[in-house]
Amino acid sequence: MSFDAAENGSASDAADLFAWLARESRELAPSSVPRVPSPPSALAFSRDYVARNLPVVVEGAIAHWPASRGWSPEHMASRAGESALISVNVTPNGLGDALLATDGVEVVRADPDDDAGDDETDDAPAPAPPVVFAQPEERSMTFRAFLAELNRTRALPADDPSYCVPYVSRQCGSLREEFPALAAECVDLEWATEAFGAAPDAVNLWCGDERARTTFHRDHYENIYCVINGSKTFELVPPCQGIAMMRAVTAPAATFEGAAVVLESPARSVRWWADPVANPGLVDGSKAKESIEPLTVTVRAGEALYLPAMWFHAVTQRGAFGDAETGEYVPATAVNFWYDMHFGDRFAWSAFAEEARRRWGGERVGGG
Ligand SMILES: O=C(O)CCC(=O)C(=O)O
Repeated sequence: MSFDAAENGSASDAADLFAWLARESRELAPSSVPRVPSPPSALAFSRDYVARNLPVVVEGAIAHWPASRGWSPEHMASRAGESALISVNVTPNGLGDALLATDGVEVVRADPDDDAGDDETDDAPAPAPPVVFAQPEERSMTFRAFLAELNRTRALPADDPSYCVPYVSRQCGSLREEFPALAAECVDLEWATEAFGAAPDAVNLWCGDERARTTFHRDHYENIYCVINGSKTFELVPPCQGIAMMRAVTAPAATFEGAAVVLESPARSVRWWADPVANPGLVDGSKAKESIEPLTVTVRAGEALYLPAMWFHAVTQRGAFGDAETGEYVPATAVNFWYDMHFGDRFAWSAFAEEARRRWGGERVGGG
C-alpha cells in the first residue's frame, strides 16, 4: 500500500479534523477486501492481516468440515432436535438492534411510574422519545418451527397483521449451547486459533433470509465468519473512519412486541450508529457521502471472512433456492468464531478518538 500524504494534506491544515481522520483512515485501508485461495498459515495470517487489522476472505476455509457442502434444512432441523427449543429473534422490519424513529410506531411504557423526571403531580403521559434503540423480541421454538415460520412469513405482504422477520441470531455462544450436534460438525480453524493464541470465546449460528439486516456496529472481538449456505454481504468501514464520520445517537432501549416497541424499565440508554439503509433520516446528509462508502464484500458458501476487531460492519444475506433433495428454500446459514481481541494502544487511541468526536465533533444526543 502506498502512502501519499499530499492526497489528504496535513492534519495541521485541516479545517475539520474529523473529516481529515476519516479520509486518512480510508486512504490507508485497501480499496477492496483481498481474497486468498486457501487457509493461510497462522504466521502469514498473523503478519499480513491480524497485525495490520485488515480484513481478508479465505476461500476453502471450511473444506475440512462435514458442513463443507452445506447443511440442508432437514439436516439442520433433525440435528437441532425435534423438541429442543432455540432462541429466535423476531422483528416486524428485519432490523434487530437498530435505531428506530418512533413516528407512526406504538411506543409502550412498561411501567409509567418509572418515567425519568416525571412530575408526580402531572398525570399527562411523557411524550414518546423520537428515536429508540429497538431490540428484537426473543421467541423460543424448535428449529423446525423456525423454518416453517420463515417460509410462512416470506410469502406474506409486509402489511399482513401476522408478518414478521424471524432470524436465528442469538450471540454469546449460541452454536454450542443450542445446537451441540451441529457444533460437532464445525471443526476448529487451527490457523486462526494459533494466530489469536487461544480458543474462541464464543461460536454463534446465524440463519435467516434477505429481509434481515444487521445494522452498522462494531465488536471488540476478532471475528472469523464462515458461510455454510447462501451468501453474506458485509459493508465494512475502518475503525477511525467510522468513529470520525458515522453518526452516533444515544436513545432509550426498547424491545419489539409485535409491531410496537416496549421501553425498558428501568430506563437504559444505548449509544448506536445511524445506519444509512435503516435510518437514512438520521444520517447527517452533509457527511453521508464520506460515511456511506464502505468496502463491500460478499462471502459465499465455503468461504470465511476475517473481520478484524473494531471495524464497523453491516450485514445482509441471501439464501438459496433448490435444496438438492426437496427443492425448497435454504436460508443463509453461517457460523462465526469470536476470539478475544488484544486491548492495546490501538484500543486506547480509538476510545480517545470516539470521545473527542462526541465532545467536539458535533455529535447530537437523543436523536432529535
Ligand atoms: O450475520 C449477521 O447478521 C451479523 C454478524 C455480525 O455482526 C458479527 O458477526 O459480528
